[in-house]
Amino acid sequence: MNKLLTTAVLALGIFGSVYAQDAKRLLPAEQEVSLKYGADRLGKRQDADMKKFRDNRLGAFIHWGLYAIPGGEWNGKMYNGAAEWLKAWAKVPADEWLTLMDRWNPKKFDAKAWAKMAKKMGVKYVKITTKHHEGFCLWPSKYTQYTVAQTPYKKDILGELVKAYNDEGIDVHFYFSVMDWSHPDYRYDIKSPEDEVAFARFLEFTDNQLKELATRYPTVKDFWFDGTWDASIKKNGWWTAHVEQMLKEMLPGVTINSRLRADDNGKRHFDSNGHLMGDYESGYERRLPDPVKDLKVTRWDWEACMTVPENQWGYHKDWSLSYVKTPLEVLERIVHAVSMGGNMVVNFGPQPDGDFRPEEKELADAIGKWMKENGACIYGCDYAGWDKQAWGYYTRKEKDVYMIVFNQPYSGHLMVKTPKGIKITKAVLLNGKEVGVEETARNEYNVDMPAKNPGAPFVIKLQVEEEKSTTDKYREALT
Ligand code: H79
Repeated sequence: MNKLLTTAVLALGIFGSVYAQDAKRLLPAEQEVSLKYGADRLGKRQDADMKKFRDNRLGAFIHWGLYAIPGGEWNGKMYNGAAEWLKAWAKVPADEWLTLMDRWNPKKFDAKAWAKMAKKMGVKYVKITTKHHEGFCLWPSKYTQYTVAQTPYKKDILGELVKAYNDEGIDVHFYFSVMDWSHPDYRYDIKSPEDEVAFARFLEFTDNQLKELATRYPTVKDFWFDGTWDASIKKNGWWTAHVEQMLKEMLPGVTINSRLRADDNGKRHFDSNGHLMGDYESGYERRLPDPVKDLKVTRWDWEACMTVPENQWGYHKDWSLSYVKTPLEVLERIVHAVSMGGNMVVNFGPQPDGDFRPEEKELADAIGKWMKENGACIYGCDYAGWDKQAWGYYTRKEKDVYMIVFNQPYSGHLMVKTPKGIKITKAVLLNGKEVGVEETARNEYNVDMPAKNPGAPFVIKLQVEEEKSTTDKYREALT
């Protein structure tokens, strides 16, 4: 049997029946290729841990590492590229870069204060950089000398943070960069038998670090992998599948982002058959799907992450070099993501002294204030399935549909078009006050603005009912 035929027969025999049930498949079942390291599930995970991940909806990212110390400046020159990439922009050799460890002593670091700030902001989870590309570890890893333990500060920062966030009821997710500029065995590509041997050692080192993290911090809920785009990883798709399996065996229920994964053919995020690998899609970095054109994302779980300046994750001294978003813009991106069934993670880059810059404190406060009043339209909410209108976004939780109004039309009426078979029965503000709603045509309504202009994005909750079909009405009349 030739190879193609074997593949087709295998695909049909082993997977055909499963794939045949998948209404969303991109290829007819008989054309799917058989993969050893492709998606191991079709559709969204429906277990309690995934539901918690999804219902959390709003998270914070923390990018903290040695790069916070130079803050974008090297030898008197300011680089406006991402601060956590400064080593690359300024072409600093690894051994020189890692001497920054001698200056790692964040005197103002207070894990409890960080956790209080996150709680006040209304985030339900925090993603922490355990190790970024530079290789410096925020935990005392026994597999490398480049860790907090070897700095003047000495203490286990990651451990302090995990405890403090968990004590506030906030889930902790681990960011982990596979690419590691501090490790001599890291390879961008595999071009010789020597590369192969070195990279095999590197993968073993990475496995050890991941097992160490899972063992030391068993309350971690998620691993978010980064730095997985190089040819060396793409040629080792098996290893990405192995890591996912290993972590899931060690920590039942843990969630893993799609960015970790490559399949047998080096295809990333989505396998060669178009199926999502990992538990949620993680490609929306500093961008969001188009709310009208890209509704396909509502078919899988996804999480976006964003910076507050254009592209600074780690602390950069000079934000005047960048377009910095206002709290209002950040808020709109949070709502935008949830309205399309996604999560949003807002990034913070703490200062080298362990405090947050004033702009980030103000942002956290502003978002927290809004979330406290309006969180009902975010937490536990999902894509509503209603046509987007120019005034803003919809989200939905069971029978409640939320209108989140960012733009106030001149007419003073908010037009709502309901999907076929859905009727609006009532419209209320989140303080319980009713607002007028008038049916203007079949499946079209005008919803009134609140009497007093809120002057900020506000929320109207719509109660909806399935319209009874003519047959239903006839049946009811007979009984
Ligand atoms: O941690 C933050 C960033 O530092 C990291 N991900 C977020 C969460 C990130 N680094 N790079 N990128 C995201 C984008 C990737 C750019 C790349 Fe390239 C394009 C990598 C390889 C090709 C730019 C060009 C960097 C190296 C060559």
